[in-house]
Amino acid sequence: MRELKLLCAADLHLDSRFEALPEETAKKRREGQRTLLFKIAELAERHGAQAILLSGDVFESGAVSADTQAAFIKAFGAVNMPVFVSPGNHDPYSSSSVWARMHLPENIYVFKSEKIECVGLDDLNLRIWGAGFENSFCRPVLENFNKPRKTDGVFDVMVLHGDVCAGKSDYNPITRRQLEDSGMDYVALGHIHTRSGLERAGETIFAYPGCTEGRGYDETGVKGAYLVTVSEAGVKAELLPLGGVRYEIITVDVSGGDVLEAVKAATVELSDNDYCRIILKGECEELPDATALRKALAGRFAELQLRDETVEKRDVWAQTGHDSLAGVFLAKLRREYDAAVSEEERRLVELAAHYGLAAIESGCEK
Ligand SMILES: [Mn+2]
Repeated sequence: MRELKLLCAADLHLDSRFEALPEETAKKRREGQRTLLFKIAELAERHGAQAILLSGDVFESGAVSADTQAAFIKAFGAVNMPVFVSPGNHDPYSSSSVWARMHLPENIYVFKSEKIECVGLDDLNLRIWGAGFENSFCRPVLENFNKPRKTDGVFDVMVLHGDVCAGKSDYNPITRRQLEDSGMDYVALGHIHTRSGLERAGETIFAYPGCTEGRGYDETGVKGAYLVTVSEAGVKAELLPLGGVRYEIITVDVSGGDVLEAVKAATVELSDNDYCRIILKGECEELPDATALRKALAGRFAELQLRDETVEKRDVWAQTGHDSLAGVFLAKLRREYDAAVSEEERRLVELAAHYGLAAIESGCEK
């Protein structure tokens, strides 16, 4: 059975400014971003891909450093396969853009306008369709696109930067109906930074691989590229992690007492390249010592943000029988607690005591 393998990546945002970081760290992050290009190229070769599809926002802006241009050319000029680029809203194509200025190797093809064009790869029995942003905004390029006449044994694949939505967007809005009517076997998308998994519109399969590396706590988790396999039997996609910097927000229940051990256990997967926001939760007899925790974890992550949302553990029954509203309330509940026939019932009564006490203490007792 004929099978086509495509390495699909998008939203690399190379040369991001990383404004929130110190300049030296930001520079390192930009260097790190460039290594992702080589990782993508290496994975494409290792997995036997027949083409690399880059669905836009390869660069953060039109100001692309010489180092980044050189890395792009070196990484993808060296692969033994064609590379297709659909410029996005961050790196649109124009005659003065970096896409036009770079001396690209022959195997790299950039779609240059909002009008969809087709590149036939006869030896692969493959047609690659695509378009590119010409500005920061883009009209719906799939509107009025005429489904190509299918040729037996030839796959039709599109590479596109755009916004799959109900139809209203300034960034090449794409409707599911248009995808369904496109006649494509697969549409490799870019623009949405969270990977989508494979989606279907009629006979057309499409996906966003998401951004290649997190740049903030709104882009958490493992990021990567998709290895997409297209065959007569259907389309499959496998996430290939690129190993870049990772952001995570992790809630750690530290009720058990040993805060450091609980945090360590919750973060085993993270490396010292990663950015970590830890939210401490739970009831503690002693509130966590943030300074000591920071000290103990120094150097463990590229960044550690700590948020302490723990509450002090208290004996909810301490005021039982006191000459106060709380005392009377607790005495009444305590009788129910002692008479409870199951652990679950006791737990519920204790919860009621907690809530009632909190309500009384927050000002109901006048
Ligand atoms: Mn983007």
